[in-house]
Amino acid sequence: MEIKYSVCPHDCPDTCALKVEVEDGKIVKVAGDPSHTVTKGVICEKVRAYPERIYGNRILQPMRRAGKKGGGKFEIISWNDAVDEIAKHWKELISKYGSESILPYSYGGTEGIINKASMDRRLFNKIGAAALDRTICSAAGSLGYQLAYGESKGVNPLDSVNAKLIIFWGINALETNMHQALLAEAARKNGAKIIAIDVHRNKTAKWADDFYMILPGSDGALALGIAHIILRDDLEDKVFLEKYSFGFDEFCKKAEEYPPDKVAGITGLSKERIEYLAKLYAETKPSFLRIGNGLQHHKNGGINTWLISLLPALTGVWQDKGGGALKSNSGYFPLNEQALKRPDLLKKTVRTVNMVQLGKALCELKNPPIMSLYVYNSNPAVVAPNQNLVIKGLAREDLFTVVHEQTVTDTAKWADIILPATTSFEHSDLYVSYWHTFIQWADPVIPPLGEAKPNIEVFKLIADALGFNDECFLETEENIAYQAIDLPYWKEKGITFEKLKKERFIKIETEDYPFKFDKLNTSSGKIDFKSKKAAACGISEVPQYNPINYYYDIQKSVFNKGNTASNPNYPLTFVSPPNHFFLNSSFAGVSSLKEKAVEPFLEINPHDAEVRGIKDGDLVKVENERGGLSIKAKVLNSVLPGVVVSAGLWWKDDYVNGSGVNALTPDDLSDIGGGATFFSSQVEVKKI
Ligand SMILES: Nc1nc2c(c(=O)[nH]1)N[C@H]1C(S)=C(S)[C@@H](COP(=O)(O)OP(=O)(O)OC[C@H]3O[C@@H](n4cnc5c(=O)[nH]c(N)nc54)[C@H](O)[C@@H]3O)O[C@H]1N2
Ligand SMILES: Nc1nc2c(c(=O)[nH]1)N[C@H]1C(S)=C(S)[C@@H](COP(=O)(O)OP(=O)(O)OC[C@H]3O[C@@H](n4cnc5c(=O)[nH]c(N)nc54)[C@H](O)[C@@H]3O)O[C@H]1N2
Ligand code: SF4
Ligand SMILES: [Mo]
Repeated sequence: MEIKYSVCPHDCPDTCALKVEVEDGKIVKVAGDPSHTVTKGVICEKVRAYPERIYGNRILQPMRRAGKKGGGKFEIISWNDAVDEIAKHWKELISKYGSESILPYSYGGTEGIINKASMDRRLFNKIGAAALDRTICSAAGSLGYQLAYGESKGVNPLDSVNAKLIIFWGINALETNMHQALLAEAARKNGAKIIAIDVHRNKTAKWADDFYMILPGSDGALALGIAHIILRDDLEDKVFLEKYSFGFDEFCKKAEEYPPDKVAGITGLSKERIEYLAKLYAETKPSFLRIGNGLQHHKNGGINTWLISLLPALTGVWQDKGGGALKSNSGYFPLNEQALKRPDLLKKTVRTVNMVQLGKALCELKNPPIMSLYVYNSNPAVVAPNQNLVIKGLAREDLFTVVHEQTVTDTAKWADIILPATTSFEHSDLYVSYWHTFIQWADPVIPPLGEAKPNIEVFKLIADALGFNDECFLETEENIAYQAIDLPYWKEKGITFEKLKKERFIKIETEDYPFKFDKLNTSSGKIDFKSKKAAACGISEVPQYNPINYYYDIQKSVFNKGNTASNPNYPLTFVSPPNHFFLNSSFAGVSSLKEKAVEPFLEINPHDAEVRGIKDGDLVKVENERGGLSIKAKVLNSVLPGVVVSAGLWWKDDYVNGSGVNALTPDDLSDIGGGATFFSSQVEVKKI
């Protein structure tokens, strides 16, 4: 038995270092690397099940569609034939429709820098293909946070053990950022209190010391309400604000409009609870806010994230070690994007397609229409909103679809050509995190299975077949990794590729204060409570609360209308967060994890169930103007009246009528950043 090391490639903040046991050339066990300060030998049950994912149901050879589109019949072909066919089709499409008729589609299948965003970008730039705006995950919230602080940098999570109050806001950390939960547990042993703010009583809420269940999209009002109380009671840090903030007076006027009784009506909390939370937040230091992605998957997700991000500036808690906020720490990892992606290879301005609106792009774009889709690192048939429109697009007879995958996903079923992809254990890559501050390198642990190839090798083959002979299409993973960190930032820290390859992971030393608060990359250079950039993005210069849609007023037991016109026939807000046992739709094909997840279900409040004659365990239809989902109801107090929740992202066949949660979600864009609005979904639920 041999021990080898790797890195978890999945789109998860923890980016764990892995210890892998190999027997007779086969991976028999995947565990956490005990020598990594953050992973500490502990990983989630998904990745512990990896041997099943590596050796079960893999695509091992290139395949060509044999029967009708979407029929699931494929014949094995050689790599040569597959690549020639792609090149031939693309050449024809380029001459007939232009290069922008080709659309790449990728997201977070692997977070390895090289197989995520290097050779692919070079190739599609060289082709002049349509550009993809990769907004599906965190675009709105990242921009919201950056309006306040100018970049994606926050508290180093290792420092969060010093906090005395930890608030998980719109993040189900126990399931989606487990090592942050472990660090919070350590802080709790030192006397910290843990609070969760969410729209349903998830695992994190049950584990926290206190839980605030609020209505979807009402976070901005809650943040303003907290600010109102802090200002009313003179609890803000005036010296810090004087020195480091911009537009504070105007923000104060906005906060004045949000007294506790008004905020209670909007959020569903009592005014006493809001008073308690605000005082606790202002008076407990250091306080650490872990801001999640859940709250920003809404129409008002960007502005709400901006509002929440301003709270630690109000209390000045950034000055205490472990105090402040953390939305994303990707700003600690600047990479040489020019070398990685070679934007200079693109010789013209091309159209940009927002990945959230894939269905629209495939079905509605003209001059030229999208005639070929190349999917890698993603499973849009399951993960993209407005699923029925996406499927309608994928079903187009005239669309030439190539899917590079490890397993036959719901998207791959619609492919004309399927290409076999390696897993991260079969190729090398460079990993950064958007949460902790370690940069990591992983060499292959086993050789590729069957004829599987890493993304970069496939893009090199296609480049060659298209006759591109730029040197960048010959580079190896190591060449690319070397260039990726060829920046003064890394040199100053003494981090070179050679050192990284030898040590596997290196911690970036961060300063105690993540920012120089008067030299920020914001509109004013300081912490912006008012921002010209915000106005340029199309929202108010001073952040305000914008309701998303109908919401249920607990006090009055009526639905109030928000400022966005929405259909009163669909009065419930449908929230479909990720599943504990899957990683988005990855692992949703792994039998042992599916068994643990049991089946898809819908959480509905007893009040909403009763008025609809629904009993626990009934099969119900959840529907709106986009589609319908048949699912088992669980009648629980884990959600407020007016809200229904179903954890995704099972593959389509695991739902009774073959439609997943995204059949119901809108492809509307968030207020800023062009982000997804999965959770601003309005539905009605009926007993079947
Ligand atoms: N086990 C597991 N871990 C994962 C993933 C997975 O699929 N499975 N996915 C990974 C990825 S790509 C991401 S982006 C992260 C996402 O992980 P998180 O950042 O935790 O985000 P979500 O799980 O989408 O949503 C978190 C919580 O926000 C709640 N929520 C929804 N709307 C609102 C709202 O308006 N206000 C508030 N306060 N809360 C709201 C949801 O109910 C949910 O409980 O997790 C990563 N980790
Ligand atoms: N309703 C609803 N929808 C959601 C969400 C939600 O909370 N609710 N979450 C959203 C979020 S936050 C995100 S980030 C997206 C995620 O959406 P995706 O990034 O599409 O995530 P996955 O479903 O994990 O699909 C990744 C695919 O890449 C493949 N893959 C892995 N490694 C490689 C590789 O090296 N090469 C190639 N070619 N393929 C590889 C995997 O097998 C897998 O099928 O989903 C979004 N969709
Ligand atoms: S999915 Fe997240 S928690 Fe699980 S091993 Fe990967 S990085 Fe760690
Ligand atoms: Mo995500």
